Amino acid sequence: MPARIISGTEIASQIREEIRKEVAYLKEKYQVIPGLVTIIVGKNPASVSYVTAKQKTAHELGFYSVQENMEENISEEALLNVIMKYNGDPLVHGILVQLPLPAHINESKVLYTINPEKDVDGFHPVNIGRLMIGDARFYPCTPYGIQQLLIRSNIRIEGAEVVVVGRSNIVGKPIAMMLCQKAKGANATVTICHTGTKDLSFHTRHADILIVAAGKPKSITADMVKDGATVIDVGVNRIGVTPEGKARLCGDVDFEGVKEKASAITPVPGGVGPMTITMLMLNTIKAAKLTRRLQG
Ligand code: L34
Repeated sequence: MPARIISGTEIASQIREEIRKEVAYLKEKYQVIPGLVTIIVGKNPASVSYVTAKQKTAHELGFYSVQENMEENISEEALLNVIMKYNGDPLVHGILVQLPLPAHINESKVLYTINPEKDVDGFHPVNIGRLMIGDARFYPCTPYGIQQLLIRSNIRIEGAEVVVVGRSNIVGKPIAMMLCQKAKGANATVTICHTGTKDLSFHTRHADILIVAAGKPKSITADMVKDGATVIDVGVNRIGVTPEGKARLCGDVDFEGVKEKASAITPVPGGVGPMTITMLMLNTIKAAKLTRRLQG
């Protein structure tokens, strides 16, 4: 039987409804409007598309949102100054610098400059450290979205064999760390595979939940997947253009083959991507409460 399709678009829109209520509550009870600034350096088409979607969503949800477009050749110092300006802006609760950054800018320095209380990406070392010890403040948006997709699709995480393919700081490492915590919606046995893994399919074939963030189109094929597994495809690869002139996208998983073997699978587009954007909104609300020292 072909797999159930886990629709990130649908689950994201449910969560957005919840967010709308929260925004109305914050406004009515505390006169607080969640504020988000997204900073982009250069014009990488994928980054432009993601940041535009983030701004559009923030706007639709009634946030105060600001978009900073910086030139590709902006100096590191000038970028740090922009971040520090927003660190001190009381209307802005969340600051996001879209990655990747141009090679002349030190990414760590940039991420370390963001006030950890406004770090809605959850990439500051303080927030990564807190995540690791089970006292998270902000979950990085993509991992947070993946966990919500699983929970809201009634996929049992507790006790599951989870295999993560990819060890990036944005996805692989944080999702592995989240799902192995002794907590609800976690408590899984987690294996992290990467480019140094000797026998990848040996590991992937044991996964009850296979999370693929490898950045390689269609690198996971049906023979690498256990019967009845849940497969989460984090890859967004641009593999050409459609006749309408839009980017043609494919995931890291060979969807057509794998859907015949898995019991549940996320599509690309419409899977993890929309969840990433939605979780950013949830983190911004959390940041608004945190910086205003509100309960809940
Ligand atoms: N700082 N940099 C920072 N934070 C992030 O959370 C990200 N990421 C990743 C890249 N750099 C970042 C994103 O926002 C990846 N990412 C992201 C966000 C949204 C989507 C994909 C990746 C998304 O919406 N994908 C749509 C298709 C969009 C399209 O047509 O291009 C989907 O349905 O998968």
